[in-house]
Amino acid sequence: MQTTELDPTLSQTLGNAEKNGLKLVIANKNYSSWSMRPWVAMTAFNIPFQEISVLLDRSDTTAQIAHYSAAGRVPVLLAGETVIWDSLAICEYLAEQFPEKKMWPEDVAARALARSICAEMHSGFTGVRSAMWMNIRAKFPGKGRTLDAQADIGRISEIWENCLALSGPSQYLFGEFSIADAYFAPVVMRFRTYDVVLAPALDAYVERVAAHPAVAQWIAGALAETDHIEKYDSYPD
Ligand SMILES: N[C@@H](CCC(=O)N[C@@H](CS)C(=O)NCC(=O)O)C(=O)O
Repeated sequence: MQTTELDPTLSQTLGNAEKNGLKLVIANKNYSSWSMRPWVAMTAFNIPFQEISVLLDRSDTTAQIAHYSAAGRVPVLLAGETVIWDSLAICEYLAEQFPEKKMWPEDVAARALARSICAEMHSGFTGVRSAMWMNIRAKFPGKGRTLDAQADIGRISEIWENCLALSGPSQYLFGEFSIADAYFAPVVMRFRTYDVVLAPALDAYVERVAAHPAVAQWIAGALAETDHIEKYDSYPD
C-alpha cells in the first residue's frame, strides 16, 4: 500500500478527514476510471478525505485491495467501521451523508434522470470501456472505434445533448456540477485521449468538465504519476 501525499489545497482538510474518518482507496489516477468518479465527486464537493492509493497490475495488487474490501475492486470508501465498495454505492452514501452539499440535482425529475444516466454508465458502455480504456497521459487519436464503441459514443452524445438542452449550453449536465458529471468525467478523459469528434456544444462540455478544478486536479495527479501499465500505454494496430 502506498499512501499518497494530498495536494496542499486539500491537505488543510486532512484534520477534518481524520475527524470524520473518511478514507478513499483508489488506484492509479492515469488508468482507474472507476476510482476517478468518487474522488472527483468528493473533491468537487469539498468533502474531506484521506487518499489511499493501490497500484494496479502489480504482483501484490489483489492482496493490497483485499486489506480493504473482499470484493477485490477499488474504489473503496472507509467511513470509520463502515466499508462501502463500488463507485455508485460510494456516491449514494456520500449524497446521503452530506445532504447539504446537494450532490444530486434538487429537482426530483432531474435527480431521477441523473441517477438513470449514472446507472446506465455503471452497467453499460462496455464498447467504449473495452476498446477505449482510460489513459489520461496517452494520445490514441482515431483508435478504438469498434462498432460497439461507436454505438456507445452515439448514446453518450445523445445523453449529453438531452441534459444540456434542459440545463443550458454553458452548464454542466444538471446545471451545477453534480455526481452525474463526476460519473462521466472518465468518458471525457477518453474522448480527449482518442480524439472523438463531437458536436461543438458537446466538445465545449468536454472542455468544461476537464477544466473543473476537481477534474483538473485528478489530471495533474495522473500526469505526475510515474507508474506505467505497459499493456495500456500503446494501442495495437
Ligand atoms: N463497478 C465497480 C468497478 C470497479 C473496478 O473494476 N475497479 C478496478 C480498477 S478501475 C479494479 O479494482 N481492478 C482490480 C484489479 O485490476 O486487480 C465500481 O463501480 O467501483
